[in-house]
Amino acid sequence: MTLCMEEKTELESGNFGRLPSPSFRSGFVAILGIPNAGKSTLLNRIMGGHFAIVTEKPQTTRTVIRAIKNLENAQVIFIDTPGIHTSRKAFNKFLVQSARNACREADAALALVPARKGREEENVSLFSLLEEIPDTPKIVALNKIDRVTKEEVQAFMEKLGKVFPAGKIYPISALTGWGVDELMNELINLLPEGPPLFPWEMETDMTERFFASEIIREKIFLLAKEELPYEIAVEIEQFKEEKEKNMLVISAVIHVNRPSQKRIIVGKNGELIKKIGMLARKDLEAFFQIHVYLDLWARVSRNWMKNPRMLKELGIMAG
Ligand SMILES: Nc1nc2c(ncn2[C@@H]2O[C@H](COP(=O)(O)OP(=O)(O)OP(=O)(O)O)[C@@H](O)[C@H]2O)c(=O)[nH]1
Ligand SMILES: [Mg+2]
Repeated sequence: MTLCMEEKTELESGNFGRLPSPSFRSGFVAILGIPNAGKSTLLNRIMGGHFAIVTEKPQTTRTVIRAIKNLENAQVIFIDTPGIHTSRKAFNKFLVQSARNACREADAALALVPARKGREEENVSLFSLLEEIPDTPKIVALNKIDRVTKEEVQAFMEKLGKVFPAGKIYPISALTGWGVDELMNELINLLPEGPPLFPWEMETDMTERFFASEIIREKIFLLAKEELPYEIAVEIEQFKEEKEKNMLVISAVIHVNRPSQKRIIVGKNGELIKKIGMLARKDLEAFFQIHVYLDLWARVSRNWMKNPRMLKELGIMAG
């Protein structure tokens, strides 16, 4: 994966590597949907890499994640967003607000609806968000069709057709990749003609620190039980490459709301935090392709979820 490095020389000098054809298209596509719809899975599938963390739990994604797909005829900047839902909690409202901001800034919107029987009404908040952007071209994709029958897909499509009479609906499986190429071609057609907006070799403009914190957060989702993953935040305090040792030194803090949560995250004799650290280090090394020394701490930061400084630093609240 090629990250945005500090010096944006190519971007600044306008060197995009090759001259695009006059019919070249470029722009931002927001991937929107309720929690657990498969938005991040789709982003990873399209990009062919692990850009966004995916878990079985809803509300995994907390910030918008931008990834750039470079093709012969187009450059598509995908924006993965937190799931859209109705919640009174201020923290959740920030998440939904960041999805709302993303869709306002996008050139096109992709609404992802999971094929989940009897839960269709959950998509109401998604459809009302789409109504807020009447002039943005949109596509609806029915995801997770691998786990329902053909007849059920048909029934879902008919139902969606009633909510979305204007547009074609694309049945897909983000997990297996079924239907994703066709969807991709349609998305490109929605974008305006224009030159690439980012240099060719760049696949994201998110920072290395961001990916490091997400990799650690993913392990907490994997290893900590029930609600705890929702109560934590991972902050990277140090991210330093020690060239002479050929090593990346990362120091990260797991913020929790209460001392009891700290005890759980640390675990008996520090077992849980050690396990989180071990798994995270392995993935960090694979991701950054360098040895990693990971220093992981748990800290009680009461009400971090209501602390604007923290929320801005974590990219959850617009700053
Ligand atoms: N069977 C099946 N499972 C899928 C598909 N797409 C995603 N999933 C699963 O659905 C779960 C949620 O996927 P995510 O990609 O994290 O969903 P999301 O929309 O990003 O969720 P939030 O970030 O919480 O809003 C994971 O367990 C995925 O493996 C699919 O096409 N088929
Ligand atoms: Mg997600």
